[in-house]
Amino acid sequence: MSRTTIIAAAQLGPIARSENRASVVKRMIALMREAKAMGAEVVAYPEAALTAFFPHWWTEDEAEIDAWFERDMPGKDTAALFDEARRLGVGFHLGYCELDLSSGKKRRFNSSILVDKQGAIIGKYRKIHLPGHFEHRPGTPFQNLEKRYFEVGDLGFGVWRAYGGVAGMMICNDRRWPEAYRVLGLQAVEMIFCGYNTPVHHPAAPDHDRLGQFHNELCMQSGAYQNSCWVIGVAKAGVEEGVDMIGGSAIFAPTGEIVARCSSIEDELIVARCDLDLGRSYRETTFDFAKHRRVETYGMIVERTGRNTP
Ligand code: CDT
Repeated sequence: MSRTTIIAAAQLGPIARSENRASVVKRMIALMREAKAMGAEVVAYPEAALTAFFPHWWTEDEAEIDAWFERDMPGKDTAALFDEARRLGVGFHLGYCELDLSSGKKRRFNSSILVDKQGAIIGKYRKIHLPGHFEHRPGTPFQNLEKRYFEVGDLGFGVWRAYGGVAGMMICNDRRWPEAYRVLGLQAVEMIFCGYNTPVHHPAAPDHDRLGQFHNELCMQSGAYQNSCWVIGVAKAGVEEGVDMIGGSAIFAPTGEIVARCSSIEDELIVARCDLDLGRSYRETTFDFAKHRRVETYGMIVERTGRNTP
């Protein structure tokens, strides 16, 4: 008997700097209800889904920075999302900015969680690949200050039993790195949730701009195929505080095919019936790691000759 999970990706359009969490959560609940009506068991929201993507601008005001972060999850404004999930019996994936005070010192992470159908948090991930720069670059049209506002995640790439299978997470820039998928693939992940905020314009390399959507799909399609799993890529899209961000939220099958894709750069829901055994079919044949993967030989030429070419 095949195992299927109906998964929804809830793309969000731009969030104004002035829009409060309660208003964003209201938008998210509307998408969650739509997902439920379409039979979804889990709905995925983007990276840093509760606010505008503040690493796009510079500030030195600590209180202002802290205001972009969640101290509690669920907190005062996000409780409604958890309550609705419980009421509908729908799980969700949420990206948010986490302020961790548990060690007695302030730590900030770009995080995501998996929440089950009872509204309980069952898994947490903290983003590892932080793009951008630490310093203010006033000459550029916008900043990319993730290195300044976040610490590198310290939880590794984990997997959890969830939504009828094995689920893992990565966040935005992580999706460009094959090792992120492979670490999850080695743990037999069956579905990877990945939220993103990706500007159309890359100030450090404007010649890449025309390829933004292509690279977005390229990395998630190959990550899904090479690791025999579903990938749910979900964007915050559209022009947000002057920064134009790509949409293209999509659900990628273990075949590498795209089975659903958003067509707008606004709040939009897509749904796919995901056969988790489709991944098993690839994992037990083409990508049977135990049978065909030869990691012990990969460094041989370098070891023998000191060079990395024959
Ligand atoms: N949020 C995030 O990680 N964004 C980066 C920005 C672009 S750097 C090429 C991304 O990888 O999409």
